[in-house]
Amino acid sequence: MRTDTPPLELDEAQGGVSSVALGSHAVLLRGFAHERARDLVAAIDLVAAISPFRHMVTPSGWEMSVALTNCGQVGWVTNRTGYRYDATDPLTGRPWPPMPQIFADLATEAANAAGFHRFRPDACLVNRYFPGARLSLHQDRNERDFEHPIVSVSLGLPAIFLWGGKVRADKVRRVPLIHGDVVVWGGPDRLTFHGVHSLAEGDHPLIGARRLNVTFRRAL
Ligand code: MD3
Ligand code: FE
Repeated sequence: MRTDTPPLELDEAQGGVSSVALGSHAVLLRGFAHERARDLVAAIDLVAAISPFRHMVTPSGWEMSVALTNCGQVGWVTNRTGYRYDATDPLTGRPWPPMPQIFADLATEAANAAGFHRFRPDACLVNRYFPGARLSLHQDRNERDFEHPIVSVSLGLPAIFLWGGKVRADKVRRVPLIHGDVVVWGGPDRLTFHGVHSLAEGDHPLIGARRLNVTFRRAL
């Protein structure tokens, strides 16, 4: 039985970047980061050389299948006691590496293209998926002020993004995200339940059997 919703509508297409409205204040900028993908991956490698990817444990006691690291003033962390933003990497005991300039520029440009002007992220969470890794439905609500948007960049293997509603039980839409895609979420769509379907096997020409997702946030 097919339970999919109709195909997403295309708002506009120009210069290799098309934009797709996912909600009233959520927009997918297809290919927005494609030209700088190689530089973004190189910057992620530099971040991970200082603060390595690791599998964190959620408050319910499960180890995440997604590995993560952070850069910027604060990083998102989880352990048995809860979720929070912290200026110190719990693995190294040192501050997170600074946010690379090409990250900050991309976040501001993408937010601007989506109508959120002068977005200046102070936190950047990098997720790494190997085939089989997934992210169950959740809301991002550890940031202080939900007025700021979140910008997300997908690199490497394609994934099926799960995009729900205001409450967990709401119907979920499946949206494919591919290498170079950028999504910006804000306003009334900021607290939408979302997740990522279990990553399929594959081999991406730039980064092999991996997917990287970078999210830029204003946490403080
Ligand atoms: C919708 N990451 O790190 S990015 C996360 O692909 C996270 O790794 C996913 O969800 C990933 O928290 C999805 C897209 C995204 C990020 C933040 C959102 C969608 C969002 C915040 C509010 C609503
Ligand atoms: Fe999230």
